[in-house]
Amino acid sequence: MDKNLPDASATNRKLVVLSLGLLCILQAALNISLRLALYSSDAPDHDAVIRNLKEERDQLKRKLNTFDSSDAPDYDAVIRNLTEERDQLKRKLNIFDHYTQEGWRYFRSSFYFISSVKKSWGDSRDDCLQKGADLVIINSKEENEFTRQFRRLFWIGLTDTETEGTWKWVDGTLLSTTTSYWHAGEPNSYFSTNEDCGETKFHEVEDNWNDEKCHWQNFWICEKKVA
Ligand code: MMA
Ligand code: CA
Repeated sequence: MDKNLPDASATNRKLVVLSLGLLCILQAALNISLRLALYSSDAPDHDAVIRNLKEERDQLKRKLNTFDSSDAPDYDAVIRNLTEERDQLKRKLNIFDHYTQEGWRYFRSSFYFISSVKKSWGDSRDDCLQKGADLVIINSKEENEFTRQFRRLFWIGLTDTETEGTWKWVDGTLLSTTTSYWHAGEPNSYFSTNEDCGETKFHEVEDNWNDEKCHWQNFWICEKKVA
């Protein structure tokens, strides 16, 4: 064998080593490029994130703008109303205490004072007016029953002194036919005696009213309406 000629097997070995080295380099390059590709696909799309955040922000801004004060409860007004309601109830309670302590009876939004002495119709009315009330005005069957339960002759706030035959309540309203409780045969101005004032008289029946001479002495009922 010629020593100067390169050994064929040595040359082959070199080629093998060289190609192995090249393969390694290629492998590494592939590895890196793959990793880069993968990494970039996992990476968040910053533009998209920013777009979404901006959209969200704009939505919130729009919400904030449309959420105007007209939708929100006006708490100041609520407090004002409740305070007003409380004060009204306090006033009512004070009125209730006052009349109850003075011996008035409460029935359906009114207080009633039942006299314990007798007076003429006019003097009875004056007493009621002095008490900040007036003679009772009867507006319902229930109210008439309330007055009838006492089984007593009472002056009521009914008179026809202004125009004979035209019965009016003390507040100026005309007696309505649907809430009038004249006893049968009344009012009669008995045997042409002038009977111009209304009283409760016939306790046994619903229709218990009578017209009587105004100077007669009777018990009476005052009424004070409360709101
Ligand atoms: C009394 C008097 C009159 C009433 C009659 C009813 C006697 O007079 O109260 O007003 O009409 O009684 O009998
Ligand atoms: Ca009469």
